[in-house]
Amino acid sequence: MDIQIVQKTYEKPIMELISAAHSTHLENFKLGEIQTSQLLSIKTGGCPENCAYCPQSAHYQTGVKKEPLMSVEEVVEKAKSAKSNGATRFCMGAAWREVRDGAEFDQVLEMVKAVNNEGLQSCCTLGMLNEEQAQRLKDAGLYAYNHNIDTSEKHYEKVISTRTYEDRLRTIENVRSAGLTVCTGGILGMGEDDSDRVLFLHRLASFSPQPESVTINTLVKIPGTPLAAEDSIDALTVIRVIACARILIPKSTIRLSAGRLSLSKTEQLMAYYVGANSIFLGEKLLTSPNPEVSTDQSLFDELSLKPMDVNASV
Ligand code: SAM
Ligand code: DTB
Ligand code: SF4
Repeated sequence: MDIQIVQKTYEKPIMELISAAHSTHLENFKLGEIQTSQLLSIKTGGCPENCAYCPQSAHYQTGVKKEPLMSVEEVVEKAKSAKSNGATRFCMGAAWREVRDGAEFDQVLEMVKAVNNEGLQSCCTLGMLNEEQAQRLKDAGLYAYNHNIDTSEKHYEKVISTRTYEDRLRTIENVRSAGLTVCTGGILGMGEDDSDRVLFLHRLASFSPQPESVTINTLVKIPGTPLAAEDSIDALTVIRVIACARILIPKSTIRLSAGRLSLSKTEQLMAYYVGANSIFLGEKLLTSPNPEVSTDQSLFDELSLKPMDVNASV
């Protein structure tokens, strides 16, 4: 995609941008229909990477307790409870730099099968993987793989130095080649500027085919991480980025991901109006808090949001 198109979209006066994004949304999705995923950290903490935002990096003292890989039985219990909360997708995250072949990966493949058996779409986010590992996940029945580009290529090196932007793009390519659906996105509020947000959107919109799912997180500030004292991002900027994503990546599900606790009801309403149509349900993300299930139930009632029938399109 031509970067000028992204730049011009990002610079639109906010009223025009909101209106254009809302129209694009109505052309591609039903108003107020929201896809719901629930996260589970299947292996927590002690990660060798130095992602400056992350509570699970071994480089920082954040108080997150290191936990080994969960058993398949524990995962099934959590998946059942996610389903009863109303989630249609269950996303398993591991604090790994990369997938390694062996008993632990085999166990994750069993988890994927077990989650599918519960009638949920399965998703994993396990760090980098090669083509063969992506294929094994696909063969086990995995639906989606999440791997984020996080920010622009130029801002990236201020955030992570233990792996490159190129590495991330290669993993996303491997996910795509295996026929899995791609979920990718990043985090707003890590000290990036408008030019970084334009480059980030440009990168996301330039994947061919475009990702099925785009995840927009706002930084959850974790004491002990280098980004703990970052200034909070203005909600209007979050709305602007979501509106641009809807216009530039029109058919993708856009997830208003981490950081919902710091958005007001009205700010969330704006996000859904301009094109966000997915959220994480459940009071915990991977290690940090998310709105209570009952709070989200009231939010759905009050904003007239409805669950998306994901099986209608798969
Ligand atoms: N270790 C794997 C990886 O990095 O790909 C998978 C898990 S990792 C926690 C998944 C994503 O969560 C990161 O790429 C990042 O975008 C997001 N994330 C982590 N910590 C966050 C925070 N404090 N605030 C917002 N998003 C965060
Ligand atoms: C994504 O983009 N956001 C999710 C999911 N993909 C794996 C993770 C958010 C993590 C927030 C910090 C935590 O709870 O540890
Ligand atoms: Fe490790 Fe993923 Fe956290 Fe980076 S974001 S430190 S790779 S768990």
